Amino acid sequence: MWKNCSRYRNFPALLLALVIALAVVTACPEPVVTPAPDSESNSEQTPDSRPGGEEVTIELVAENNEFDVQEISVPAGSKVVVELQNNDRGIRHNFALYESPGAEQSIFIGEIITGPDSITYEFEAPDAPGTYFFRCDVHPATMTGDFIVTENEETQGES
Ligand SMILES: [Cu+2]
Repeated sequence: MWKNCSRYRNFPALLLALVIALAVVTACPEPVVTPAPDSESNSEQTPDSRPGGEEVTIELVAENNEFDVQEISVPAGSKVVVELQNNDRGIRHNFALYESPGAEQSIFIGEIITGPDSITYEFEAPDAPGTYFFRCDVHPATMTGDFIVTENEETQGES
């Protein structure tokens, strides 16, 4: 009944050889996947997002040598984005922020653009609440306004 067993006499040896072969294969170090350098992924992250530094976008239109708003209000220390739309063909305008109407000390001076054109300025609002001054540097007599920095909500409880 078992006379045919001799046919499989070498089976354990074959199995052993197979196991050894498998062990050798799996023992080979797998190729290590090195993560790409962070330089590329970093550029997609928001740079320097300060805690509590909220972002405020101001749309400002310059037309007929006037700003459409004469008062801008932002929280202290916020990131301010001013989108200036210059609708005056062939006329230069910009947005500039100063400590006071005397315009002796500048806080931010935006690039001058010739209309019709638009530009986006980004700067940080002063940390000290108060009334500052903005204007178009090309038309400092007529294109002016109050830039009001309000107390930041996160620092209100400290006083
Ligand atoms: Cu102007």
